[in-house]
Amino acid sequence: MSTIADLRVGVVGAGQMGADHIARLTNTIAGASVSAIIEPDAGRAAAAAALAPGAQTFTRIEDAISAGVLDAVIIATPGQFHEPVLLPALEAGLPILCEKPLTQDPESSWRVLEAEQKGGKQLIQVGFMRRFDAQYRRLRELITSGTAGELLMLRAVHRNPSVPDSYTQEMLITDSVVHEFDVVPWLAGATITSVEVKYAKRNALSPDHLREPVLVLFELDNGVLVDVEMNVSVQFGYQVATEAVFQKGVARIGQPEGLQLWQDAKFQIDEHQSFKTRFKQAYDVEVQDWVDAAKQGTIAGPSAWDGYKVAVACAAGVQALKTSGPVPVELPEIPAFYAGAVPVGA
Ligand code: ISE
Repeated sequence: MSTIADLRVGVVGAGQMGADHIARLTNTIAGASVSAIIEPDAGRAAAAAALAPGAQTFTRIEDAISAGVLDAVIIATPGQFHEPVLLPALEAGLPILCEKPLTQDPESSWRVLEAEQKGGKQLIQVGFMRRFDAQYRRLRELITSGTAGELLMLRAVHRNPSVPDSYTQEMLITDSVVHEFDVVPWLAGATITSVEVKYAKRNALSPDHLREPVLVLFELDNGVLVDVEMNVSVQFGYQVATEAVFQKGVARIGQPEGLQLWQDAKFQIDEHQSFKTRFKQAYDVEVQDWVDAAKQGTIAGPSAWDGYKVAVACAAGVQALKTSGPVPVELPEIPAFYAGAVPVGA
């Protein structure tokens, strides 16, 4: 590491999320700067480089590692490219913040776990940013405190205004419900045991190749039942909200929080249009905590094991898209390497 004051971060992938993190590291995060942008598309690389003065551009992570310009990496490529970036970064002993999902399937996630264990140290934090959102944290405290009684149900909505043509049916699970697969067990202190998908009446405004919205039901090993309305063509805005039903009360997070306007005999509240604004504060806290932890040689959030568990739930969820009834989620024994480790914020 060059100096403890300035963590030199390489950002791999300069698409939407990568560019967002490059701007965040440059303008908002203390004690870190973007030293390298690793992006094969020249146009994207140039646009991202303009956001981070002084950053060098590379097309492959191996070249940035050999150039000796990295203390840590953020991986923000599409999920199918994570494993080929994670393995050399682990080999080089670099702290990693890997955007969700860890990888696309349980088998490749398991290979990543093996590579991390070989290095003898937890280097991977998975970018499930909801754990850093103030409202989710508040809800978790309420659940843990027991002041409203035992948690009985979690009822979630996950609504996107629209999705690009590249968004496939499976991505309802692997790109979107993936967040609930991480955050729900974290909230409820429990493990997912089964996943079921039910189809609603199809939205004629959805892209032709998508059949949605869907209702995703999952059961937890503590008896809590969870339902998620997954809906990616709502047109009007971006909404991620949860209602928690307790023995003695009900709690809600994720309600519209923008400008309130009374005009022309109507009342309106501004709604988010994207996850980038809805979770801006969460991303800022996530990246700052990760930078601070990386300097101490630790992680500050969901681990590679958490990423693996989500990959297993996603595999069941993808199967549930094509099956009627619940699909079991079966996890192997947690490796001893991860069993004792409870990172901050996790
Ligand atoms: C997107 O990739 C995200 O990660 C967002 O948080 C999620 O709400 C959206 O559905 C995904 O497509």
